[in-house]
Amino acid sequence: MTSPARITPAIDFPFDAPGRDLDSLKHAIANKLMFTVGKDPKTARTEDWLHAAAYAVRDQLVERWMKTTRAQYAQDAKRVYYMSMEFLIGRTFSNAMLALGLRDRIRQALLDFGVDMDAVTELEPDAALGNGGLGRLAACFLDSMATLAIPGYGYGIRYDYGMFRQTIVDGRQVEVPDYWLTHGNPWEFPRPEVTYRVRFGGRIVKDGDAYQWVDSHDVQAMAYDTIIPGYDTTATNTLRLWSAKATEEIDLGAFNRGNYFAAVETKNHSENVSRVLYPDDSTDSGRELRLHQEYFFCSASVQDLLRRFMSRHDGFEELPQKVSIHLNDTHPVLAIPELMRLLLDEQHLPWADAWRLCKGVFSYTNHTLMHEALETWPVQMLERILPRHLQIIYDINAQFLSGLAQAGVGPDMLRKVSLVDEQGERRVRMAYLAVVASHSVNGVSALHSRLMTESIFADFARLWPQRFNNKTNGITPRRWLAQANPAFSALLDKTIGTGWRRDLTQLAGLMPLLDNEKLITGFQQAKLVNKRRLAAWVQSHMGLEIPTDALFDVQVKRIHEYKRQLLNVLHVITRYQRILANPDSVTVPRVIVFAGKAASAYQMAKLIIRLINDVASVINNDPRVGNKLKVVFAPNYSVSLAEMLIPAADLSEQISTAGTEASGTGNMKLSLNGALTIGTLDGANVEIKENVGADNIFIFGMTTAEVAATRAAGYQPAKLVEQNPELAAVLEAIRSGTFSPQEPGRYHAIHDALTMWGDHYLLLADYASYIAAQERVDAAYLDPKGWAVKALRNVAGMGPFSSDRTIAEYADKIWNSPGLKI
Ligand code: 26Q
Repeated sequence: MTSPARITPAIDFPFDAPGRDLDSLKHAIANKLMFTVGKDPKTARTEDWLHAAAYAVRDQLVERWMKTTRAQYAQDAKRVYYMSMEFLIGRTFSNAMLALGLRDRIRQALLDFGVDMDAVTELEPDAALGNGGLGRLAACFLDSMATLAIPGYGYGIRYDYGMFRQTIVDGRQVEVPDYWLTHGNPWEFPRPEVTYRVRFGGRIVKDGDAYQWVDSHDVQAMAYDTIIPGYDTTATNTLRLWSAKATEEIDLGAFNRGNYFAAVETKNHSENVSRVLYPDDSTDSGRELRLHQEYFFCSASVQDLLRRFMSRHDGFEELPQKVSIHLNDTHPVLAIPELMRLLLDEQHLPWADAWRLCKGVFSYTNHTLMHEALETWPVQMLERILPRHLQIIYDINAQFLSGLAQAGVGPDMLRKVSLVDEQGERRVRMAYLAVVASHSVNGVSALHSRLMTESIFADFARLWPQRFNNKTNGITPRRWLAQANPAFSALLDKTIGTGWRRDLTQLAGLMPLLDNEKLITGFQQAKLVNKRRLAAWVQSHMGLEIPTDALFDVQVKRIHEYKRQLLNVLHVITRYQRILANPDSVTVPRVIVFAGKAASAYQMAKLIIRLINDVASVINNDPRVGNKLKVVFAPNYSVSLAEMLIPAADLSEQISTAGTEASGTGNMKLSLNGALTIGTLDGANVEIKENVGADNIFIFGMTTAEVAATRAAGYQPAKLVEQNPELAAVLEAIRSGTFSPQEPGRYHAIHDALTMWGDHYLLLADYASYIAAQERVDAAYLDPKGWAVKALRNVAGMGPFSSDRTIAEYADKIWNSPGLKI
């Protein structure tokens, strides 16, 4: 890194602390519009006002940021580095105002300029630097770390293109690139002086005991910092994202030879490393660019945190007392051999010391049990791109295996736990490397953590039982209740006070009030406000009218076979056919809402999206159905769309095959906003049930043990179809083209996957139980007051699902980080 010239704050440093009163805020916004955005208020567009207001709000955060940074240095606090390929932040403007307690005043300030704050807010693009649950969890964790004053840094990649925008054309998903930086990003601070060299390729030369990495192609990683505000506290944190820059502005050699285009092409090629977020596509993990991305951000981050540590410490002994590095899944696992390399080859530590330090700093969270999603990289690719890291991984493996062999472990077991899978093309198992190098390995729900030690990591759990633990996921109540649901938040404030934003367990204060008429009608009114907001959006974006007195049944999440959106569709069609057969048999009108993206290469997921849209268009246009049933596929599911959809839900669909969804976090968001769950005993649903009470949740389907037994007994879905005429009729409608009359064979693949190809996720085995649970839902909804009480009981039980609770557990049990005194 080029060492920056530091300015020591002079005694006389006459900066103006930004005032928080209305007048000061108006001055600040006016000044930003003129002097930073460079616009005359007469010609300023809504975007310009957004930027002006964002800069004014950001100034308020900068002061807190400096105070926090100084306190961290003064207290030589332990830092937690949360490494993640994904941070699914969403919008920042509203969230920052909420943290600062300035919403109402900024609204007024803008209004005084004739500007509508809601219009301004809607213009902000989402920072969609993530796929789904894992990325959003990282964003909730940043919010909670700041709020709890844990000195946390997020490290990730500043993708030029985030998660693709989903459009629906003739019922089909069409991906549009998400270039989110078109209008600039007022929240980030570019740090061109914080730049590291990241090497790829080349070869290793041994020079005595030392290893030299030569002939590499290098890329520069440049830092961009974003302030993460804590809620109602001076504490703030930093999200540092790396952007790839070519090492030389252009390749001067090529330029001098007169080949301008070749020169610029090399530059483009290097800078591709941070160009685009990979969609979650477990089948396609062999892609080389992805490996480049992973190493790129691991190397820059580890160099950066080591530099920060070394600037204040002489040796490395204290590293584990001062640094925790947390690995969000295996995507950042290359940080392990990178830290080893820096300690061995650049700091010249002995192997044993370097390894002990590694074990002290690293911890790892697993987010999936599904075999096909477990990351491995071909040895041959690592050898070509990261030759020194492959050597280090081999050395780690050799030490690990020889230790086991000495303890009497036999060759079969050694082969099973080896970091290198020797079957077929040799591959490095990244999850095993994470387990071997970390002092803590956790799952994300009680069930998932148990299954993890019984399945993928069973052998390791026998070796090192103390290493494995559970940290059930959580969500931030600031964004997912205070910000997303102002109507209900106001009611809560009146009923139990405002403290739930910082201490979600205060929701339990609703328990003695569940039969309170005012609370019940207040809840119903808030729900109606949210349903109207969604209905207006559906009307204006999709041209579809939906009845707001219907039950809003919502399944929003990535489209994946294991999440079983298709099971939901089987219910939709069942309901449709029941209405056609006997209109009076269906007593509760429903609006069934789907939203979610399919990975661009995931053909089955895309076909499911098309089926949902085809089913929607047939049902919504069938006059025999009327308002009894409407089906909505809301395009482009995103954080900001979730903030609108979730508060409008009555029913939350969490229907994955037991044993497949590690935790789920949408399940928590929906329940917190007063939706009842229909779900399987999977992931965190199990704990939601324990906390809201079995009478206030609709559980159906097989347990994980029953799933295993069913498969072991030789599952035959076709038998189930024979025995259930209603199911047979639903499948026949899909097969015969009822929903695709122009192309009757369009859904044969779906029909056949369920009936002929083994129904891998056991939809048909759970179908009857699911339909019966949906009937219990209808019966409960017929009693509006009883339903509202159940919904409020859900809210009252959601205290434990705050990400503040989760982060407090990580800080206490894994990171040993007491938090800053501020
Ligand atoms: C891997 C290789 C190549 C390209 C992409 C990927 C990739 C990217 C993202 C693999 C997986 C993911 C994301 C996984 C994820 O979101 N998992 C979810 O994590 C949540 C937070 O713990 C859980 O609540 C969900 O149950 C889990 O599915």
